[in-house]
Amino acid sequence: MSKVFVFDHPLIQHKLTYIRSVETGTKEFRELVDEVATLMAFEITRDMPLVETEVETPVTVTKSKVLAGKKMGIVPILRAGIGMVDGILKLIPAAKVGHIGLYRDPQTLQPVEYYVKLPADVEERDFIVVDPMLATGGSAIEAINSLKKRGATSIKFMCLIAAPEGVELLQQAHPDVDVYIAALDEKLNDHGYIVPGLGDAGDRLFGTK
Ligand code: U5P
Repeated sequence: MSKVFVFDHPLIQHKLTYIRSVETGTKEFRELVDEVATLMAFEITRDMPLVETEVETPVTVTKSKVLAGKKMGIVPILRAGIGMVDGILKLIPAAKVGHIGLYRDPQTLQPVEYYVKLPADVEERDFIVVDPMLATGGSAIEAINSLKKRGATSIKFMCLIAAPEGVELLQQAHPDVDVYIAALDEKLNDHGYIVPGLGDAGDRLFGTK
């Protein structure tokens, strides 16, 4: 079974409170999501492999470590996932970015795939799939299906807020995919929204309704 990590660092909790607030406008919402994505990227990269190298300081030559250069891929689920990409790229600038477009059918709440564009070397990359919200879990499960179908073998899922229902379904569907969240909320409402949540992440990021 996959693991669930809750990144409840004080800075993340603080920023998340303002992200949730209905008083927060588009500009500030976008900036806060970007900042939290950077902080989460710092935590999620904790297990990145290192190799030893030699470095000459002004004082002496010493052994020190650098990243082993494992290839990374970030895959936002369109459209809300886009809001987290730049924040992650600040820490992992060499990562390639794939896109998976899914929309949720308002009647069935089922995700429908309409766009997929991934880096060519899918098999060699460690992927982080991102979406601010893990609600029913349908979108995340479908996006990860898409990635696996195209050869991905190493995948993590990262979101800001998750509902327990979504976490459970995602773990069942993809027991090899660890889940990284900033907050685990109470439940889903009848419209598939997370309660208390933050509303519609895409609309709040892009100022649409
Ligand atoms: N979503 C929200 N807010 C919610 C619940 C869902 O914005 O409270 C959107 C997210 O943008 C995400 C998708 O892309 O719905 C996830 O839904 P699901 O497939 O996990 O149900």
